[in-house]
Amino acid sequence: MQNQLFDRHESAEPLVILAIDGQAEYLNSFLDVDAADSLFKNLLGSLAWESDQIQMFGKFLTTARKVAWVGDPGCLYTYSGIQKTPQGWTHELLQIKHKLEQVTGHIFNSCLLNLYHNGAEGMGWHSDNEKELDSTTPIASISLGARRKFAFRHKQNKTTTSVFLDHGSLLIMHPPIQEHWHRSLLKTKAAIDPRINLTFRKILPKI
Ligand SMILES: O=C(O)CCC(=O)C(=O)O
Repeated sequence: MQNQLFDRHESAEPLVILAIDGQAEYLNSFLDVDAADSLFKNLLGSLAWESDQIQMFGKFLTTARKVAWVGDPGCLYTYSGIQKTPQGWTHELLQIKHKLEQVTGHIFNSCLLNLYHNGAEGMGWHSDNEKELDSTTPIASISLGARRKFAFRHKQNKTTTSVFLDHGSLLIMHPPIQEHWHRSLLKTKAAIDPRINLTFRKILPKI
């Protein structure tokens, strides 16, 4: 089994990771430190954060990590058997969405935000194959706060690739990544600050 780790990447050029079955591009400084600091504070205070539910061994568990689902009206998203209705866009989130759309050339209509209070909170192995997600649009992930290790694991051959996600960074996960790779935000015993992650997505309207 191969394990690849990308630690520091300071270049203005995106770092391309994953050799097969979809690409991920990592840009260390999508937002400068001041913009990232100010967005972090703004998001903490402006959104309605709630606990999430995950399904494990057939049971529902409430997460310590908090989530907020934001999007255009009608962007309903169901995962772990629970349907989420979006909160409206804030001015600051719309500004970031527009910047992201310029950089990626894709239009996003929703954003899932996760708030990790410390290193004991993470996200287990998963991929996003829900039928309402537009599978031709990448998922664009912006990180704010503590630097955390994020890993991909290939669904068939089990190889892993990890990258540290820095404050203000952008990770673009291109199709068909969701079909071939699981991903996880790894927990750490180190005493670290909170982190907010934003994954911008495109939800297909209900027919
Ligand atoms: O917090 C992260 O970086 C992981 C987020 C993620 O994988 C997701 O929201 O599905």
